[in-house]
Parts: sequence; C-alpha cells; structure tokens
Amino acid sequence: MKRDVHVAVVGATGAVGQAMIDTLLRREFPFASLRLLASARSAGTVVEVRGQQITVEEATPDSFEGVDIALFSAGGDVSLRLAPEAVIRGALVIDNTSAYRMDPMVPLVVPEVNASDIFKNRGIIANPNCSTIQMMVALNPIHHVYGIRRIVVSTYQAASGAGQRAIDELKQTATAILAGEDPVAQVLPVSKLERHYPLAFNVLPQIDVFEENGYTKEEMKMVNETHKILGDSKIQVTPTAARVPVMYGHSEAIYVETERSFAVSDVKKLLASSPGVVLEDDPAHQLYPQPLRATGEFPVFVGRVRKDLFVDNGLSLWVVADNILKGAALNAVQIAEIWVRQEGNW
Ligand code: NAP
Ligand code: 3JM
Repeated sequence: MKRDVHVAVVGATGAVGQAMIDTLLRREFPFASLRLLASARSAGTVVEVRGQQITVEEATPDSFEGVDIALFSAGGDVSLRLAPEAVIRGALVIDNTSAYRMDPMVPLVVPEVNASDIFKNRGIIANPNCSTIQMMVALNPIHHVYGIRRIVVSTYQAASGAGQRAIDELKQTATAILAGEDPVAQVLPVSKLERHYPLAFNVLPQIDVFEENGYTKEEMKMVNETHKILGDSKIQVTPTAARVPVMYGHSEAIYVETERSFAVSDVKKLLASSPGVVLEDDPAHQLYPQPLRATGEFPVFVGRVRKDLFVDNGLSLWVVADNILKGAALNAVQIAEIWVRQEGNW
C-alpha cells in the first residue's frame, strides 16, 4: 500500500537547498509534506512552495520526527551532527556534503552508474562531489566498454559551487573592477581561510584546502570518489581543480587512456545513447557544451570527443553540467526517486 512521503531539506535557504526544492517540484516528486530547515539565522523566513507558505525552521534533532527522506546540504559539520539524529528517527538521509562519502558503510551513488548501491544503505546515502558526478556520468559508459586505466582531468568550476556568498562575491568583484575600483574578496578561494582573491577576470587554481601531497581536497575527492563509485582503485586519476568566473556550470577537460582500442565514432554513438548524457559534438557547426547553455538543465553535456594524436587508446573530451543540479540537487532527488519507487510509494 502506498504511504505518504514526508521530506525535509536541510540547508533549504542555500544555493543547493533552493535547487533541491525547485527540482522536487520540476520532477513532481510525490511529497506529502516538505519541511525546510536551516540555521537559526534564517529561521522564520517564509518560502512559497506549490502555493503554500512554508516557514523555515532551525534544524534540530527533533526536526526529523516523522520525516521519511532528509536531503542534507548545510555543510559537513551539520551533517555529522544531525544526519545520525535523522536516521535514529527513521529518516533516509541523502547527504550532499563530503562528511560520509568515504565511509565504507555509506553508499556513494550516481544513479546512472551504481543505482543498486542505494539499497545497501544503513540510513545514509552520500551524493558525490559535483565534479565527480558529471565525470562519472560521462566516463562510466566508456569504462564499461573499453576499460579506463588512467584519467587526467582539469576542471573549470563555477562560483556557485562555493555557495550563495561566492555567487554574490563574483558579482561584486566584477562590478568593482569594471568601475575601476579595487575588488574586495572575502569568500574565495575558501571562505574558512584567511587569504582571499577576487574571482572576477581571474582563475583560482584552488578549490577547498590543500593537503600535504600538494593536491587540494577537492582534487582528492575526485580521485577517491572515482575509485569508490567505479569500484576500482587502480584507475590512475590526475586532477587539477580550478575556479573560473562563471556563475553556474562546471566544465571539465578530460583525457582518458583505455585498455581496449576504440573508434571515435563508436565512442560518440555510445555516449549519445548513455543515460544522463547529451552528446553535443559538431565541430562543423561549432557545437560543443558550454556552462551558459547547461545552466538550469538536467543532463551532462559531452563534446569535443577526439582521439589522442600520440597515445594509442588516448581519448579527450569536454564535459559540462549544471553543478547545482546534476552536481548536487538533481542527483540527490534522483536517489530519492529510486528509493520511493522501490518502496512502492510512487
Ligand atoms: P550556501 O549557499 O552557503 O548555503 C548553506 C546552507 O546551509 C544555508 O541554508 C544555511 O542556512 C545552512 N546552514 C549553515 N549553517 C547551518 C547550521 N548550523 N544549521 C543548519 N543549517 C545551516 O551553500 P550551498 O552551496 O547551498 O552548499 C551547502 C553544502 O552543500 C556545502 O557546504 C557542501 O557540503 C554541499 N555541496 C555539495 C555539492 C556537491 O557537489 N554535491 C555542491 C555544492 C555544495 P542559513 O540561511 O540559516 O545560513
Ligand atoms: C562543496 O562543510 C563544509 O565546509 C562544506 C565544504 C564543501 C563541500 C564539502 O566538502 O562537503 C563546499 C562545497 C563540497 C562538496 O561537495 O564536497
């Protein structure tokens, strides 16, 4: 028998949380009630959803009483503190932060790749990092058929990946520079650090904090999460993650080496028929993926597919997706959809 599904969004006032609400509505997710949670700072804010006024509440352990699915995107500390409280109260947590991604007890899911892992959950399912998600959607079909042994990836990541304050800062620094004033930066590259740089008219080769090995945490997320999602820690992943002055949409220049040889035309056919992928690859008409075109869209766009000039089995591609949608909110909502369908509630 169908049961009502009660949903909570934690971080509902943020860039990802707002997109989660929109995505639930766009996909007609069958929620009976929606609880919007954030910090005490924005408790009391009223948000209109399906013509109903919903008041944002401060997230506390008791907020999860009667909640079936809790979508978390309020930072790792909030997830570490409140996700176990939600689970104790019977909710399935779909967590957008890095807090639980590498926990062996927590499935790390991109539905187009490893949807069946959803059913191995013990209360928490992790959503991968935005840069990993779009790379997995594009590379999993290639890995399946040709066997990927090496990935070299450079990212061109939008400001929105660092939250609402980073979006505002990109606008402010661009406006200041155009007015001939000194730009004031307080958020990027990482809001928790002391040193900041303007993003407008700039490129910052730092996303998240540096680790001892010289890579940033964002880069290491791409390495470790790729291994976990594809179930193969022998794949050699070499990432460089950079922030570019784009509002929405991450781009990635990806080079892979495969075990088995391929014809580019076959790779294009494969990608064109792969779930979640739109092949946008027509050099004759200057057609290729771009973040402005991908903004607000659900798919992962792939183009510039070409064979390496020097390395056998070397392939390059250009992969773009809306980082807030497929990179965060949509991926989480897709997981929730699969769960409610399996439970017979949709
Ligand atoms: P954001 O725009 O800065 O929003 C942060 C949200 O968290 C706001 O709703 C904020 O509420 C809430 N929040 C902050 N502290 C809180 C607390 N102590 N208790 C409850 N709520 C609290 O950031 P965002 O871009 O939406 O990202 C949010 C998180 O999602 C990130 O920190 C990251 O972990 C994750 N994320 C994941 C991906 C991904 O790749 N899957 C991508 C982007 C972000 P107030 O309005 O009350 O401040
Ligand atoms: C994307 O807890 C925090 O400070 C959040 C940092 C953050 C993350 C993360 O590590 O969860 C900001 C933006 C992510 C992410 O998806 O990995």
